[in-house]
Amino acid sequence: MMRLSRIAIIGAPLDLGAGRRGVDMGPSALRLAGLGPRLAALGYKVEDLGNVFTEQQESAPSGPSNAKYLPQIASACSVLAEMAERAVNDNRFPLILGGDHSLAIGTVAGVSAAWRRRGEKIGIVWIDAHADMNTPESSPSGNIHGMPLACCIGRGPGDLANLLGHSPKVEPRNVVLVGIRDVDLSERELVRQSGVTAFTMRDIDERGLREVMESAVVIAGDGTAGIHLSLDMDSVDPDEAPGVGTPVRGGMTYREAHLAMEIVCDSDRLISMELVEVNPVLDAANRTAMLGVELILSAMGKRIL
Ligand SMILES: [Mn+2]
Repeated sequence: MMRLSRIAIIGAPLDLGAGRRGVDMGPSALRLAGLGPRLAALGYKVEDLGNVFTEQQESAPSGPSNAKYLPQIASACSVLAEMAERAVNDNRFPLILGGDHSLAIGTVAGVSAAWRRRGEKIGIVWIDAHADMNTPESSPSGNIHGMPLACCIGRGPGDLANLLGHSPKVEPRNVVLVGIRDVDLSERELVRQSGVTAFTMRDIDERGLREVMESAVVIAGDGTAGIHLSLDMDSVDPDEAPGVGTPVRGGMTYREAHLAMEIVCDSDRLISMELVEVNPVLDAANRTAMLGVELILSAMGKRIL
């Protein structure tokens, strides 16, 4: 496919889906790390569309305890979905900055809707320490950032799963999880029964990142218009990425994370991307956002030589 020359950056400073505050500052931290100019230096025309509006936890009722802030998250995701859909329709590459991972429900709704209108479906590569496959019934916390992948394959709260009126957004056979290492007991069965492909950290240890990612792009790309990349910064080891919402030991190394992006880029199938869960409050001098920008650049074509 032809690589798009225009990028639409959309910030989603959402933290209503997360257990603790701070990821609402993620979009600012990524911009501060030079994202726009550095993408422009790669040759892209970059348009920053600003942020979608999100409520603050202090001023919004938390709502259902098994799906906290559901109405506010659905409302922010529906605005994001329309912006992402418009970007695809205008031949812009949608690049979404988070924010907690629940915003992916909006991105995937919008991108899949745009391709659906052209008679095509999309695949997803979801790189994460967690599986994000909980439902309100299974979730121990009720935090929606543990549910977005379930919503993308048509499970979870209808207000989210049916955003923009179609469900599922993606067929499970075109969804690949990479890097998981912390899955709730009740969630494991959901992952196994879902039909998505899951490559755990053990798979990366045993088979190597290259083999895992090459399989991932084949599976997500099979019969689809292309691949949406959802990168949760907690997939990277906390030694490299300490500023994330939910750190878990034993993640991808610095080089593995770059190689994962480079392999996605080389596939020439990338159609949209989001980078989520950067938490500047827990970070050290913005290094997680700076790494995030580096990883975006690798995914978008920056090369060593
Ligand atoms: Mn996640």
